[in-house]
Amino acid sequence: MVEKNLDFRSDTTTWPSPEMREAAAKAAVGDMGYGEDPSVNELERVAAEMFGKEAAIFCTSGTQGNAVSMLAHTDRGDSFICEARAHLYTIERGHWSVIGSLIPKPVPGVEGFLPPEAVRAAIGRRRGAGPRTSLLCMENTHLSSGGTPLTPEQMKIDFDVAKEHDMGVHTDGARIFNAAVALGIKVSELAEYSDTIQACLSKGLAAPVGSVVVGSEEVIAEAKYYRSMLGGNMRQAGIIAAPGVIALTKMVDRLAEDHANAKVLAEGLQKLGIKLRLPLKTNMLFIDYTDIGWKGEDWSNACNELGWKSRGGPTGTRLVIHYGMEREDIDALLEGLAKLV
Ligand code: TLP
Repeated sequence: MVEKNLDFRSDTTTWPSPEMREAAAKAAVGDMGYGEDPSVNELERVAAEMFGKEAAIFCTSGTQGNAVSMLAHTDRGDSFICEARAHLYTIERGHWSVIGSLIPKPVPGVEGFLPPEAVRAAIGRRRGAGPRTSLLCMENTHLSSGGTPLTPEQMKIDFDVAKEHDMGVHTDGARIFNAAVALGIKVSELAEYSDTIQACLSKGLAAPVGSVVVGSEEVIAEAKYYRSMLGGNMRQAGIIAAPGVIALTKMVDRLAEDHANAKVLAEGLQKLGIKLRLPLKTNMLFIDYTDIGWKGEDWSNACNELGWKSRGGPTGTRLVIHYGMEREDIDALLEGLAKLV
């Protein structure tokens, strides 16, 4: 039985499934610092295998996973390239600057994809003036363009440019499983064009805590060093890692349901005169209710009245579809909204 969780604000609001709660309660634990927590070890083994990489580490959050990955690829004073609206650049409190002394070179993308000529221009001349550019960061799915998946072909293009210049490549794959499911491919196919990938367990996959970083033994050993520095060397973390194993093994395929429900919702809202600001790609809608004369408060109140949580912005908002919302809930919401509009 899926517990209802009608909260549009984010897929970070997902609650663990009953199976995850049970796994947490029964998890075998040990001291992760000594490498002795069997559940953490299992999670890291499963993650590495799914992504087709040598190794993985369990991190406390997506932000920590991105931070330790970026630190693992760079030296102080280096610069990195990322998409201009990338989460790690705009939202993660500048860990790359404060902890890594890194210099950002943001490049505007096209639906999250960095045009290779723009990446080349941003790298500049490696010898001569300017800081060394040692890292390229991608984001898949790309949040600011509406949760757009990057294809393996797109990732390869930028990966190849980075490799021409001996750079590391990191992907913020907070929602990389949404990308894989939307593209109908294995996540390992996307992982091929990245040296490290951070994948969140606690978004659409519904685990309560954490993310994994995958990569080669060498880069993961380095990331592990920085995870320790950032306080991520948890102890009996099996309690939170065990639900993560279920997230990876049982919750990936069901993301297709979220994408289908998002589509039903998008079509229904458009019929009511509520527009989409960005094309729907995966599990997020960016809506605009100005055409029906609504303000943020009208939207939030309508949702509230119908049993949903949503934070209305002045002209529109983001709706994230996730575990805990089912087709019948979407249908009921649309019926209710039809009356209110
Ligand atoms: N995103 C959250 C908020 O921070 C905006 C959300 O509600 O979407 N990369 C991407 C692409 C993300 O969307 C997020 C979280 C993270 C990294 C960070 O993950 P956490 O919150 O686990 O540190």
